[in-house]
Amino acid sequence: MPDFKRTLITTALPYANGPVHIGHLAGVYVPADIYARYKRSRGEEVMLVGGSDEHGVPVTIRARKEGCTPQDVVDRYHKLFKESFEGLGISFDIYSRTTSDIHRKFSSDFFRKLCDDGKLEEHYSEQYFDEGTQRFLTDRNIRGECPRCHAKDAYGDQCEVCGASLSPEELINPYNAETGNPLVKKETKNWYLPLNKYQQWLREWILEGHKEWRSNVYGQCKSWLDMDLQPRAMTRDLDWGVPVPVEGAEGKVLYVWFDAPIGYISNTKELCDAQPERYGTWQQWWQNPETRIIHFIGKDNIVFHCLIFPTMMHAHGDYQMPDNVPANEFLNLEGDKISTSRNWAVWLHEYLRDFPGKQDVLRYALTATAPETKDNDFTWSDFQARNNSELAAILGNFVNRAVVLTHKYCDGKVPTPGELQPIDKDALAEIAKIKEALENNLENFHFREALKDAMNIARLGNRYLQETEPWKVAKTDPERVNTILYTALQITANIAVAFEPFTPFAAEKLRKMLSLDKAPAWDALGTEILTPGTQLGQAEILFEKIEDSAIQAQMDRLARIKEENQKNAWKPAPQAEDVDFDTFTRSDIRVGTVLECEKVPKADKLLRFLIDDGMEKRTIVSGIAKYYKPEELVGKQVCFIANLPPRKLKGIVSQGMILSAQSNDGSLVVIGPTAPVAPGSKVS
Ligand code: B3M
Ligand code: ZN
Repeated sequence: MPDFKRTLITTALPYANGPVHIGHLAGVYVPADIYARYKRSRGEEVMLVGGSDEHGVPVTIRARKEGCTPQDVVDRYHKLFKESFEGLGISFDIYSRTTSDIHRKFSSDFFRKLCDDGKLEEHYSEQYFDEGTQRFLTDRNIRGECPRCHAKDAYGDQCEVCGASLSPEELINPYNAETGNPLVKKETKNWYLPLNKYQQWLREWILEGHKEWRSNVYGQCKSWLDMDLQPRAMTRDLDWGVPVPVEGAEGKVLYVWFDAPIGYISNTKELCDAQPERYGTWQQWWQNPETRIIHFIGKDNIVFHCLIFPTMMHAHGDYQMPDNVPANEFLNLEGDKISTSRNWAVWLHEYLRDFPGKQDVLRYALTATAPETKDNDFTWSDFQARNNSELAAILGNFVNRAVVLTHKYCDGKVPTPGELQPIDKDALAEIAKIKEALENNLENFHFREALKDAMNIARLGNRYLQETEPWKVAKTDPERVNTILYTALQITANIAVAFEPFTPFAAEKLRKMLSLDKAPAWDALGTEILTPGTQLGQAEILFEKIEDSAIQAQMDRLARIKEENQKNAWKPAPQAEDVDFDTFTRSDIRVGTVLECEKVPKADKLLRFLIDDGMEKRTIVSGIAKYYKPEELVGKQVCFIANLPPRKLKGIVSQGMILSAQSNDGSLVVIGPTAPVAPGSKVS
């Protein structure tokens, strides 16, 4: 491994359109902060970079819903993020934002250089366009008649009446959701990053060069790299974002996933420009091979951080690649997937409000159940148990006993020890051993294991007091008590060092108790840190017990949310208006056998079928690609409506509609006969 002089740690920039929850914390911010604090305490040069991701369509949708500007939305969330991260002790060197002038200029220049160097390709595609407003539309802003239930105002991605999942192409008479204007197809030019040209380079860099990456990360990269990568559009026809800085790109902005990761660089620049004496130049952090770059992210961001952003930097030239991307899996809450729209989450700002002074408990509980290798579950009862039977009963209890006993037997001063006995020496020697394991786990991003190591120091302390029993020895051998408490206090000081990355608030409180005005360096672990004669502060409780009532209140909140969600949950659609029998029989529904089935290129929802309908072969296009592999359906019999007027979808004339049922999760199941019948049989 090359020798690195400094470490740059980035954390995924949260979208500024909704608050941060425990899933984000466990996946990204807590582990990144542990790592940064650990590196700092080793005396290494470190920068922890964060910021808000303020562009993208979701921000504009929220703004519209709330009747305010996108800037209002991001201002609000940026403030909330910054305050709540600070509240939890995430020790960012900088937490900035992607609407800053520095960022807009930096990402614009980055794009410009790629363009000037011929690294981007221009491609044309057809998009829906509103001639009234002269704007292109995103899927969510397009409405029209549902091709299934014929509701008049289905969305471009879904019909809320029948629940069908749709693509804008399928809507009949599409119109602009905001203006009501009818839409036309119009050709538009966008700039693409030709990932295909970098595939070989990516394969070598990751698949050959980084076999040590977490298997989930390596595996995801491999499955992408085993397919043919396609050019990706890096610009969008939108008006919220960084304007595309080239001629002919009026009304276009940089794709949010183009500008957001550049935010890591521009935020570094912002910090370096403000404090050059302390941080040097931004180039030193991003372009110097002596800097190690680590991206902390969730698993849904792997492709952007491992393939797209590195390709952007490689195409630009000069940049260093990330050395590791320790992406985490997801954290669930009480057995259910965390969901912002269903309010199924524990929000950081609410936690800080409901559990003041208990930042460390959340940090600890999230680290202890960190979804490092698989999805994991956060439960309030586990949270309570982590606090009451680990933090309070083991760590807090030991520290408290050591300090209280010192006040009792040694006037609250670190005693001068007599000769250390084997049991005393062994205790310190064991910490030195734990240090090794702890370091190894931290260096390799195994934070759960590392936390167990740290906790073992507190366990060792309890065991030590249990075995040496200073309260008994006090009656007969005060000098021995001095030695025992000297050793016990050294263990508490070691705890202050080992826990600083995990529970920095408690570590600070503990340092105060021990009259350590500076945090000892990491390498003090396993050594005697406190000087005899030092006057200790008062014994303070590091971790109060968390009462059942506090946990119950949280459980009640979740129960209310669940009830609310169930009320709004899926119900079968109300029965439609009566039709006369004649009308019904005019629909010609038949059974056909699937001869061929394949994906429609450039349409992720569509499958093209060739059906034997008993008379001829007919082509039908159906929006079920998300739910079936084409080969699964070949040879199956399906029901279809035969007498619909032909419709053109993605350039293919579809002669009919395949019947499918939609279940409550939105997925579609194709309907067919329960026993083979002759193709062309009528259904009635
Ligand atoms: N905002 C997605 C997310 O919050 C995105 C991350 C950007 S990191 C450059 O999951
Ligand atoms: Zn519908």
